Amino acid sequence: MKRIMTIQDLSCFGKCSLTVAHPIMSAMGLEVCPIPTAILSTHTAGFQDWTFRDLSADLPRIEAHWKSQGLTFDGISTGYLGSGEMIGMVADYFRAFPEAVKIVDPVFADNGRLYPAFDQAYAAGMAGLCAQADVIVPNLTEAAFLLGEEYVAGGYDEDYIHGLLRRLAALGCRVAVVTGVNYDGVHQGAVAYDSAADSFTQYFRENIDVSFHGTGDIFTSALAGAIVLGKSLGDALRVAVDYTVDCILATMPEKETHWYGVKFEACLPGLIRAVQGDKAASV
Ligand code: PXL
Repeated sequence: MKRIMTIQDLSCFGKCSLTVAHPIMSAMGLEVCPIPTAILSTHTAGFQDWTFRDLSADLPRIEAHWKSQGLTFDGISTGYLGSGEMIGMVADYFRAFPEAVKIVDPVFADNGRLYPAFDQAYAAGMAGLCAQADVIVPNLTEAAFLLGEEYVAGGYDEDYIHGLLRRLAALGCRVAVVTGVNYDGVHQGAVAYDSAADSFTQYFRENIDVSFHGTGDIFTSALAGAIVLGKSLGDALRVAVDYTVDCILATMPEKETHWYGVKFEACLPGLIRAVQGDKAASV
């Protein structure tokens, strides 16, 4: 069984970060070891007055204990971290577990804007962590902030996205994946660049003109799970995009009341079938 640690916050209400990463990757058949960086009453996108308890002081202690026990990991995936100091602690994990495939979702901005808790300095710190990752998974807003470029909301073409991916990989990671790409108004998907192979891969589905919180975390959880299971980049993109779209479609009937997150639980059987179907095909 492949073993992955996932380092991000625990937002008790709101279906994001650890409350989606853990069940999704468990369902995919991975042994999941969660490291909560903080506990919040809710996520910060759309709620007010949330509680926030910083647990970062425990990060070095957990790392030291795991090392003392000789634990090893096939993967490390990271999401919302909450402070520049935590980024440094996660970089320590990357050094302490060199055997793991490292997947970084920068999680600090969307729709052209930084999330409430973050500033430019955090984006710069995150660019440093991306340099130490194997795979990074920014949305288009985060990609622009990571590169210190202007955010381009739409009207871009394949040359722009491919150039963006090359510049992201040049931060120092092998693979850059950018999400939320929409060239024609009717399709949306993810495009990946593998700098070692100098090749691009993409997977698109129908564009659904709605915004739910947490879909980035769901996408990255499925992608990280698929990569650590050993899927090709193309298969991993397909599994992750299809699962994210399924979750959005399952939530559409309640889109007014369910804005805070998608009904990912209802779609886990389809994700399991997708992962197992691929496995059968490759044997
Ligand atoms: O889904 C990303 C995310 C995770 N965790 C917390 C957040 C957000 C986005 O706003 O606020 C606490």
